[in-house]
Amino acid sequence: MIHKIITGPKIRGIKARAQFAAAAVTVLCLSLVLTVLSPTNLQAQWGEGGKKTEIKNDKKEVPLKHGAHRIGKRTDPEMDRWRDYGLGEFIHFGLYSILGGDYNGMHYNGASEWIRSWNKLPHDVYDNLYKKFDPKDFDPEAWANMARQMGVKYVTITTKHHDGFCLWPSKYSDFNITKTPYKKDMIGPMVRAFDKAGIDVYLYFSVMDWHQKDWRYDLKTAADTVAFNRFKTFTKNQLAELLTLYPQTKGFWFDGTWDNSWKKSGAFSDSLDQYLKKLHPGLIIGSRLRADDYGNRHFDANGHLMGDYEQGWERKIPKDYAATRGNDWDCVMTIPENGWGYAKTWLGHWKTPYELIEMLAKCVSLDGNFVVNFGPKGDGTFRKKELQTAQQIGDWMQVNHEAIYGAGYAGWEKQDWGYYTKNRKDGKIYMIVFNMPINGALKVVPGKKGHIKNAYLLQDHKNLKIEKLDGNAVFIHLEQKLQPQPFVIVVEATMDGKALDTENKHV
Ligand code: H79
Repeated sequence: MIHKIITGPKIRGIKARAQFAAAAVTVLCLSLVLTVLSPTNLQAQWGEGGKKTEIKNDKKEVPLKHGAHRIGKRTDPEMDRWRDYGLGEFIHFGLYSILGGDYNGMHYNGASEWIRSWNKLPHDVYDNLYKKFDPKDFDPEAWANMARQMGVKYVTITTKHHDGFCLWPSKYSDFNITKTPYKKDMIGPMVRAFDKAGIDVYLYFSVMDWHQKDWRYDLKTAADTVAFNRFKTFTKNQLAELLTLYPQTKGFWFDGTWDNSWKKSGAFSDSLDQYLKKLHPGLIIGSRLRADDYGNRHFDANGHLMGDYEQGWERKIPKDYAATRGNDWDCVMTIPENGWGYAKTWLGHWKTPYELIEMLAKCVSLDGNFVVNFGPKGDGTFRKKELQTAQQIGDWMQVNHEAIYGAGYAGWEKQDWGYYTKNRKDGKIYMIVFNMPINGALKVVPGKKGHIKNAYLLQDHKNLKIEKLDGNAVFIHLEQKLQPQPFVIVVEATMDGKALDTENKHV
């Protein structure tokens, strides 16, 4: 069409030529605009300070059959709800919880849920642990109460870890909880208890399954492909089974998808994603499930996120907003250095509640959710240290949750005292303070058009003294001595630039 307008009409006379030139310019401008605006050529760049600039990228996109389904964030109510959680809980529970990282008087230095891969522990010893699996003191209501007190909005529970042991009565695998002395389903009671407590439930599911004979790390022979095809059907069946048994499920947290066999199964993982979402509209699936046509994970060959949120932040937090690429994301974190399942001995450093709260604040300030992991003991109860950690996080959340729930990236230049968050609905800005400067004053530099009107402590709603600095920067003074713990200041600001104070400007 564009081509035809330019070359088609026969040009006679100056007027016609002028008309043609005008048309050509219009078309050229139009096509330029289209080229610049097309998703192929548009790339957003996020910089510190929240500025999103769109830059032209002349690189052509690679055609993909199984790339990202969408560019940009999901905007439906289910995803809005996910985005507003702020704080979540992860629970790792399974056969490994019985051993707690120890075997035969020896201690496994890796993560306790990986103990089956330790050469000191014979596989058949591990695989027979199900005969001892009897979490007699498991109390789903107590688990849900603990989560509610802690202030978490969602929980992710292990239905099946890499060892293949199913905590629900799966009809597709005998290696399941009904064969244990405990006999009963654990997932159903958990799902119902958490749901009743107002906590959304997500199911952790390891695709990699050490117990299934058809599992392959790579597909090197035709026989591998045949076996792995059976494995794919098995996986699909188990997932559909979980959604059918537990319709309250809000999403899956997939894991164990890093091997070549799965990376070569991009078409299948794509169809699986679509199948599960059709079965359960609104379902949320992170970027760990799929691979693209070329085996890329998380981000497809064109750099677009495959999944509803970026799921690559395991035990690490993006260093700044640019590192999040403007995507939704979650960070899952252990309390000890590493290790998700119960470990009798917590070697090395274990994070204090305030360290975890600081990580939470940082995640929310960068538009992510923060998920703290717990590894209950084989009897179904939590170790004291974990209970205390949950309690202390909960005590802090009780007072300060406003700065966490429904909050995200504020776009103001980060200061060394801590983190800004911003309520997505009313635009209120929160300062979560971890490092109190010696001068007792906190510097705030709002965005270019910002003007600080008022600031008060969230814990007692007492107004704080504001001292104007150059431009629109201010010092917020803390005249009272606060307990040595993180605290929140609520900032009321106008962002239209009208109230900008110019008196202090030194030109
Ligand atoms: O469930 C918890 C962990 O057990 C699981 N994910 C969290 C939530 C996990 N285990 N390992 N990993 C995540 C990271 C993967 C590490 C790998 Fe490797 C490095 C996979 C491939 C290279 C270690 C070495 C495992 C296989 C080879």
